[in-house]
Amino acid sequence: MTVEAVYDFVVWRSFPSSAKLVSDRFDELASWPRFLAYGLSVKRGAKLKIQFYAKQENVLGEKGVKQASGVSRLSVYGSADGKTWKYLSGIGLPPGTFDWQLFSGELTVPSDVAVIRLYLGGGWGAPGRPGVTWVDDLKIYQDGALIYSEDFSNWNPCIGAGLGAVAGGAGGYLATKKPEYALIALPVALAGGIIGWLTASP
Ligand SMILES: [Ca+2]
Repeated sequence: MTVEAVYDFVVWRSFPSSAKLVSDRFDELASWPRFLAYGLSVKRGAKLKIQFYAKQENVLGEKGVKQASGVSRLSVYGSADGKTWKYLSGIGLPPGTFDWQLFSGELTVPSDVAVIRLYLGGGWGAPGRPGVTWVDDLKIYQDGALIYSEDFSNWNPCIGAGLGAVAGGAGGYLATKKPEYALIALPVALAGGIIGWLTASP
């Protein structure tokens, strides 16, 4: 059983990572562990446009039934005070498999809403054939002006590789005084990158 949300450092639209939601269950979708745009201030009556890119593999419909409404989705909630939230709108993805595509939705901010937050859920596949939804480059426009963007960037592997390279190179050189031993920076950088990858959590 796999139901998880992680950063993906191989499949993305913008470097170095994207959000990846995986589920091999008919009855459960993976959700991003934190709300996006949490508590973002919006203007009453303003037009919000929310857009993002998504890519998908083997996603079935709800309860395993293919349906046009989609189950991988971005949901928008609004609140007057940041305490009580109500569902405002959602952008559902079609089931199935497709490459990166732009999805967008619009809504008008109700008069009793001052802040919003977004919920991201995806996956919903079958045992042995997990459904995977990738999301990247999320943007929110208010009356045409960009007010929020989320690129799902996690720099852990890059930082690990950089630290590993410096430590490995300096260590190799200092221990031997031979410049060629500084090449140990390469495997150590790789190890640092892998550690960074494994420890990157949303
Ligand atoms: Ca990205």
